Amino acid sequence: MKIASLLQGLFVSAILALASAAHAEDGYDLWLRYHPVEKEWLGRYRTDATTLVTAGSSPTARAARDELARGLRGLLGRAVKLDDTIRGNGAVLFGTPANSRTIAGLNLPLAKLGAEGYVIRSVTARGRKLTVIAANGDVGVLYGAFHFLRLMQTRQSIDHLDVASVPRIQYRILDHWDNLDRTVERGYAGFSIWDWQKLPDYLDPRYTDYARAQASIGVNGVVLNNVGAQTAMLTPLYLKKAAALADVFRPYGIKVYFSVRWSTPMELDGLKSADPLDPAVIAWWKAKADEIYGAIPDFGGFLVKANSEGQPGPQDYKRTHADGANMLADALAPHHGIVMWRAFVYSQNNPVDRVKQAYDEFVPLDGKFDDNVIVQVKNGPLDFQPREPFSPLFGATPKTNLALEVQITKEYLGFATHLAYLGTMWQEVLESDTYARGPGSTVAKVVDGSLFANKLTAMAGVGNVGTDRNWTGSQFNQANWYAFGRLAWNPNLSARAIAEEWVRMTFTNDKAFVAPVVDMMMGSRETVVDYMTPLGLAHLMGTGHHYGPAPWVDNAGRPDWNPVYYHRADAQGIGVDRTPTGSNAVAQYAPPLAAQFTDLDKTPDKYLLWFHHVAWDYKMKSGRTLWDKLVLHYTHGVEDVAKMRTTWAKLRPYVDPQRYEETAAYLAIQEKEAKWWRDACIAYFQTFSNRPLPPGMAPPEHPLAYYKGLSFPYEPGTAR
Ligand code: GCV
Repeated sequence: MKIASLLQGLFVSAILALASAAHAEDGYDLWLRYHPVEKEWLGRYRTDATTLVTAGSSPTARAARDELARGLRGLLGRAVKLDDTIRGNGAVLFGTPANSRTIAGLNLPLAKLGAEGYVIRSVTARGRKLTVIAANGDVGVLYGAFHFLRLMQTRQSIDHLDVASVPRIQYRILDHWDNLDRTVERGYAGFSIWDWQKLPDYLDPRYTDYARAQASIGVNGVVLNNVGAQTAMLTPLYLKKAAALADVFRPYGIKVYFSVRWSTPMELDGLKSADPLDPAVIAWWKAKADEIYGAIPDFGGFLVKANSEGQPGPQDYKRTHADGANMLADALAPHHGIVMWRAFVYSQNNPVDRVKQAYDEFVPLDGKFDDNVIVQVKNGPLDFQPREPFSPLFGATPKTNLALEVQITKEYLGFATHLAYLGTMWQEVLESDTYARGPGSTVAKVVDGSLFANKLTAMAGVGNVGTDRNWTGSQFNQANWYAFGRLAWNPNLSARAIAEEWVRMTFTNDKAFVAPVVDMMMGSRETVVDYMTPLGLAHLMGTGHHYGPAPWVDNAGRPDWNPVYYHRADAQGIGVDRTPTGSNAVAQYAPPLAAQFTDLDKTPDKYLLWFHHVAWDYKMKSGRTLWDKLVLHYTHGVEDVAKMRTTWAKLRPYVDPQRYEETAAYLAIQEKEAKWWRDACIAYFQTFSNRPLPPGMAPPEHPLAYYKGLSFPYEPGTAR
């Protein structure tokens, strides 16, 4: 009897173990999990979405069908019927007017939706009630399919649908900073997912899942390699490999692009120069473009980092960025390719404030770039800091196509482990008013082309994807990939709405989970700003690897790589004077902003030390001194991480064990490192302020020498 019940017990626990293994989640499925909806929703959805009527037969139409089938099967928990004709009520019909007479007969408002927009409608056709997902092109149908699934994933009604959506930005591109040896510059999610050595013969199924994820958020371009480009990318060997990836991505509406190294003609083929006006150089790039398009007929174009951080470029031949960009653009134009020319330029030989240099360089070139060139500008004038004001280039070059470049990978916001939702940061940038054409001239309107009627529009994100099972180094980093795509599709979306969508799809729709997690995400970037670089400080990170605090570093290779260049702390105060009495960077902004930023009392606290060198005893709006306020920000930052941990701890019942534990452990790391940031910065800045900590504030745990003595020779993501 005893043995029988023991065996029975073992059997039951084996079953339970199997069941929980089946439900174990590691984040691989991203926001495309398609777990069964709750009973209540099953009742509302079941009859409405169980038959799929496919109109087209292209690879993209098949991708849409497969995704809908996979999604509906998962969400509704039963097989989905595939049909090619409408037989009853409740079917989902998807296609284009060209491949479906029913869709053509519905007179849907597709005229203004271009190739990528779509409509989703509840209609009655041929006497049957249907949901129709329709677009002018198959890729629009695919985007519509993802939208339809998202409605169900986030538990919205699909009863009376009347949705129309069109991307506001044409080129929505993920930039991989992946090297051909599979290391990833500023990558914290393992190695590059491109397994170059096995390409083109072995196609990792992960490439398809990657393409599905990208299409689900509307990303339509992928730069395969690092902007610090290797010339081998343009050899026949690698073109074949890239072509294989392009074949995988094509059905998902994704084009591939390459970063190119300016001096490639010299390094690959022994040309004497890379001068953009040299006929031999021009001919070389034309021939190379023809060769690339021979291998990849829908190749997207080139991304170029030139004359920046030691990269070669046209200025080596006393030519301008426009000369360089236009030469490449000419080579690509017959094939409809584009050049994305980065404005991230600064020179150690230029004594001018680094944050002014890109504007100085590019504003005089306004109107000189060819139509198929897009100048790609980082969100801030410095370098992807936790907070910067927007780059003054936005709004200053009306005759130039400008792309906004943001960094999804968290080079400066805590690598993989710190929880920092960047949707809020990008919304802050997009909503910033440039005043270029009077009030309301937001960065979003520059980027979507509506302010200056630009021909091409683009948004690029430096990706955070790697070989980690969870793709992005942490569960919550997935939200940044997601938010990038959603904002590139529509820069007017709210960061909160995006976060909520993501939480619902990635974890659960349970309100008890959604509300606190969305709140936690919404505050998380400000928390990082508080414990790293509050009040407009920037670039205090460890030199080179950018891990942890090192505001004391003053011996890096060039002045503008030193944290001391960015905070200028001394016995009087802290911060960089960028008003007319200092570098006058304020003058690069439109007059109302220049006036505001010049006035110490009118400068928002969040940009205070970015624009001003401020006395330690300066009375802040709150009535506290600057020094006290600085210490409070650092302290709040740490306290806020502790609160995030408490929030998360209460949510254990709603999350599968692996994702719960991973996040809990990362939050613990974040708290430890936030404290490290606080203590190291306070210990260091106190040597200048010479003031006591405000009452109740704990002193740094260790003396300054301890923090200065820490070293991290093998941090990930560093170019070595
Ligand atoms: C690819 C920052 C990063 C570099 C990066 C550079 C860029 O400086 O630290 O790793 O180089 O930006 O955007 O080109």
